[in-house]
Amino acid sequence: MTVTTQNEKLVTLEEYVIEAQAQFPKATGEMTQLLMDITLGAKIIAREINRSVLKDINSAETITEPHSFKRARLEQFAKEQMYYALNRSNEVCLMITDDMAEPEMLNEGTGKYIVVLDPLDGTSNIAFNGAVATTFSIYRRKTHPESVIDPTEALRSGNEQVVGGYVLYGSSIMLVFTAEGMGVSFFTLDPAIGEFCLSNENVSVPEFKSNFSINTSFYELWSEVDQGFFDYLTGNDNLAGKAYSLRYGGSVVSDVHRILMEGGLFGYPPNSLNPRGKLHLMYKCNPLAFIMEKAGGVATNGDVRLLDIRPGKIHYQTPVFMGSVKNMQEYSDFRTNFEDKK
Ligand code: P6P
Repeated sequence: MTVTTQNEKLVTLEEYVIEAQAQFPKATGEMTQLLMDITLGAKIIAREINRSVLKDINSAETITEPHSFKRARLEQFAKEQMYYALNRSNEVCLMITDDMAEPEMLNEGTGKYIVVLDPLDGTSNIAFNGAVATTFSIYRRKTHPESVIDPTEALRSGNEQVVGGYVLYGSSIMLVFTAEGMGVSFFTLDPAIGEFCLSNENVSVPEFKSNFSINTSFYELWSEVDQGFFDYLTGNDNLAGKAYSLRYGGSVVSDVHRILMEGGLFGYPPNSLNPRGKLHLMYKCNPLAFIMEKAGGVATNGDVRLLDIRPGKIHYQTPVFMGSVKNMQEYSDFRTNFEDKK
């Protein structure tokens, strides 16, 4: 009797990275273990976010704790889980997160890898069950792994990332990452088995979509060229011949993930409140830029590739524009023509 199983072959993250390890000489066993440790931290964070939401849903009062306290509690919890995860590997010598004044040494400053991460971005969305995310970049240190790391070694351009990724805690829990020599792969957490399972590989961003994701409430604070570009996008003299759709969720990872899936342009232009831009290069923009470029997209600060920028400090902020190659070319052409007409 032939038994046919309904289950398509599930490929877990561990199976996927072990197979990739065999193909890519630079993908070491320690790297695989580090990625598994990070994703374990993410699973624990996902459980806490879910508990936090359920507590509100099931609570007698409307809000069991003030939103600001919940945000702070979840952010601290997420940072602790990532700290434990990175310490477990014994291969991480330096950790940088969004709330650290200075890089933190792990493993007494010895180990092969430097990890830069935002343990939980977009927590202002928690109040209405919006998407939040963990972003991470892994760098291989240049100095001997048994020597004590000099924290300034962490100031690297995004070009030097060995792995860049994020975990998006949305309607499903999704891990997206890329690594040197690899494409972009999506893994969705199957809660029934507690594993991230391959859902998309070698993802490529569509060449064009008449979509943009920009917080237009800052319009009056933008430069003339960015105001002009917004007017152009919402007019009909653009690539689509009609006003583009605006989609902005206030969570950079969720907004960029949508662009990665359906195409378009994400932007956080500089404004008079944030003249150097708001988003942080090392732990928000670089993992996303690495993924966007590996998927065939483009990521700049309006002038140069984000991945080429060498930050002078760990909390370096930057203007951000990233997305489909034709949408980004449209922005670049607009800026060039705008300057020429002046
Ligand atoms: P604004 C979330 O706090 C965040 O860091 C990013 O995820 C998001 O893109 C940005 O800030 C939103 O900023 O000024 O549009 O509210």
